[in-house]
Amino acid sequence: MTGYITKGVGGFYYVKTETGILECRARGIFRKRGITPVAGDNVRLNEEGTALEEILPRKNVFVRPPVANLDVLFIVASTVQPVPSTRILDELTAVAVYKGVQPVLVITKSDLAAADALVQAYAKSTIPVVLLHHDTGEGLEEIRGWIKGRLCAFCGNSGVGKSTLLNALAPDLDRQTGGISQKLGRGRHTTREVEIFEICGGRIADTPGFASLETQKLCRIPKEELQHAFPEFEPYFGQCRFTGCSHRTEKGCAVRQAVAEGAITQSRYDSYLAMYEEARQLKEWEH
Ligand SMILES: Nc1nc2c(ncn2[C@@H]2O[C@H](COP(=O)(O)OP(=O)(O)OP(=O)(O)O)[C@@H](O)[C@H]2O)c(=O)[nH]1
Ligand SMILES: [Mg+2]
Ligand SMILES: [Zn+2]
Repeated sequence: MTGYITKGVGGFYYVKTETGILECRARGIFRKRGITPVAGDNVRLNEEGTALEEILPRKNVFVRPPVANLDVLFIVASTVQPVPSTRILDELTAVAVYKGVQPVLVITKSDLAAADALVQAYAKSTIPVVLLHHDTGEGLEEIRGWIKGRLCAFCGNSGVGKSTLLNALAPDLDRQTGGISQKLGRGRHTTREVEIFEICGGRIADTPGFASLETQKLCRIPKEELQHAFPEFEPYFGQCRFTGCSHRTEKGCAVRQAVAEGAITQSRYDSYLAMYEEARQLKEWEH
């Protein structure tokens, strides 16, 4: 019997099979091998349907949020409460691209503050941006289009409105949502675990949000690979004066030229430089 994990909590895994959702335990072998089953994993069960026997090969796996086999990662950002950080958003989009997953930026709370700056920051990135309108529901159809036939996940800071969005897409789910701490302007970590739902002809994972100022490592992208995680750099590869150009300080760099001309957005390029520096230091430190 096979199925996929919809949720893991307290040592139990909930597996959606042809006959419904079964509650299973993982065999000790996974722990011994250091493999953690996560939501989205395709699994084979024992005959009784009580234990995970095997995790089938993964297309991709994310540590944060812990989920596997994604087709689309919705990176949710609110205009305010909490205020967005392009650095964290760029890191999330880069990790998605690096893992072969389609990133889609979703902007919420455009009713509370102007979304222009955020929209502008990604206008030249080639990353699809969906602007949601809380009151009219504008943007929801576009999200539904992405979900259809795919396995998707929401990610983003606590309080940006991931569960609210899920409720707007599928009111029957009645997901718990939380207020914003007025003092801190942050979310309250309302969603506690990853859970996958079948809606809109596809599957979507609601996930716990990050803390506002957390700068945890989501994934280490090797510095040489980093340029490929910024899709708008692509047209300039091969045009730099030096082969193996890192697009930082080299003379005759076509990427830097594009930044100077405004064809690549400065904040995206700054994120590249910061991530490159981190990747470089990690390497040196590890050796
Ligand atoms: N005004 C306004 N409020 C919104 C919007 N989207 C979400 N909210 C509010 O923002 C608060 C947090 O929303 P949640 O959906 O719980 O946020 P979340 O991203 O699921 O947060 P975690 O589960 O903690 O990660 C709630 O009070 C929502 O009602 C929006 O577009 N406009
Ligand atoms: Mg939530
Ligand atoms: Zn260059």
